[in-house]
Amino acid sequence: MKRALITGITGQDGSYLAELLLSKGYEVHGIKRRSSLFNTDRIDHLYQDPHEKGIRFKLHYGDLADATNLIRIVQEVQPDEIYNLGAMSHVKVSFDTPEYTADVDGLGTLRLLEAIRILGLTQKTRIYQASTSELYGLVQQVPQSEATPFYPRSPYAVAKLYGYWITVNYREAYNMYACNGILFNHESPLRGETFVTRKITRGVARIALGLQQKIFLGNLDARRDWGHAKDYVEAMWLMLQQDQPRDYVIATGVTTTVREFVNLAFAELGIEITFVGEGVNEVGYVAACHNLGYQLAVGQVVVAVDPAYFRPTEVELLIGDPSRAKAELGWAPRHDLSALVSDMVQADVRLFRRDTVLLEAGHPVMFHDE
Ligand code: NDP
Ligand code: GDR
Repeated sequence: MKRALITGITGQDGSYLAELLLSKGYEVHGIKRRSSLFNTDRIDHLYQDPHEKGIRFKLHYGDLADATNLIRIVQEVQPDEIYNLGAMSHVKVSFDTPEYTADVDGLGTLRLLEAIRILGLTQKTRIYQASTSELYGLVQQVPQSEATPFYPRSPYAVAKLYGYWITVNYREAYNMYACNGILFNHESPLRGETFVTRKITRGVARIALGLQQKIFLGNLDARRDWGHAKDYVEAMWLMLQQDQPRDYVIATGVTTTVREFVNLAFAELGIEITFVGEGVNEVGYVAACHNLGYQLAVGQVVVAVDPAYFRPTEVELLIGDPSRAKAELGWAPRHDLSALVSDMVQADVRLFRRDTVLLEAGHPVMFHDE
């Protein structure tokens, strides 16, 4: 039985990857940070009672900022494969916490590679590094491929640039099986609530259900190449199953503006949105509501711009070229953008219907919007 260790197992990708590896017969170990709440919502369906014998899913307390802890866990688990998904992954927040982000996203990768080296596992343990399309940053050429130069535009991207190169360096210096997946944005119903797609699908569901008036967003012109996280974790696994380690771009090859994502998300519920105005004065209003189940007034403003969500330096355009992954890994995305939007919006409608039931029963419900 193969044994895998996943950092960031409580995150979006960690959850889907753990599910995939368990379905392939792996024993799956995950590193979880201590927090004052359980914080295991995304993996609760995979939980196995540690008091039972023969379990294939196990969590270890740890942190990418703690080298000794990583060495101890790697020694205990003796993994065949490590997936380093743990990170402070929010680009905007990285401007507020740049040093912490550098420590966890940059040096955290080094600590894990060193753990493998110190323990003499360089020829046994394969490692996947969660690199990112944010490395491309300021547009040099499109579509972006493995050959496109990097120009990071945030403390997050700069930290990930270190993670990328230290992974390449350990591959070359110690002949390790170490790969970077340069993944473009990927989303799902499990996406963190403060990333733009999830913020939009949550807002759309709540507006349709009469729980919220408006969504406040930042740069509506930014373009992203959005795929489904379920498809992208398969690419991670494929990267560690090849004869030779290599770095791969994982993307759909289609780019869409934030504004268009908003339109698609409302359209999923039969609501047509029109945008008017420019810059901070731009708004989106309801042009038509084709679903009589939703009580939306034509003309109601449902999207507004709040400059608080602008970034000091922005990444305007991402569109990936996944040709190498298609040719060498046989990978292709199964979900297109409309399937992704539908999956996310419908999941959020189901989620927030619960709030309407609670409200009707007289229970106050809290909602955070960041
Ligand atoms: P999430 O933010 O959903 O998950 C991040 C995970 O990292 C969480 O489990 C989090 O734990 C954990 N983590 C954060 N800080 C630490 C730390 N100091 N020590 C150990 N673990 C830590 O991210 P995604 O699942 O979306 O992304 C997975 C990885 O892929 C990340 O590295 C991200 O930067 C990268 N990436 C993501 C892309 C995307 O579009 N989703 C695209 C390209 C790259 P906790 O739950 O306790 O916060
Ligand atoms: P990104 O994702 O920065 O690409 O990083 P995010 O969803 O945060 O932003 C995408 C684009 O939308 C614009 N935007 C807003 N973003 C947020 N979060 N909130 C808003 O209100 C808003 N309004 C407009 C942003 O300016 C940006 O242009 C994600 C993360 O998962 C990283 O970890 C990963 O490496 C990259 O994707 C690939």
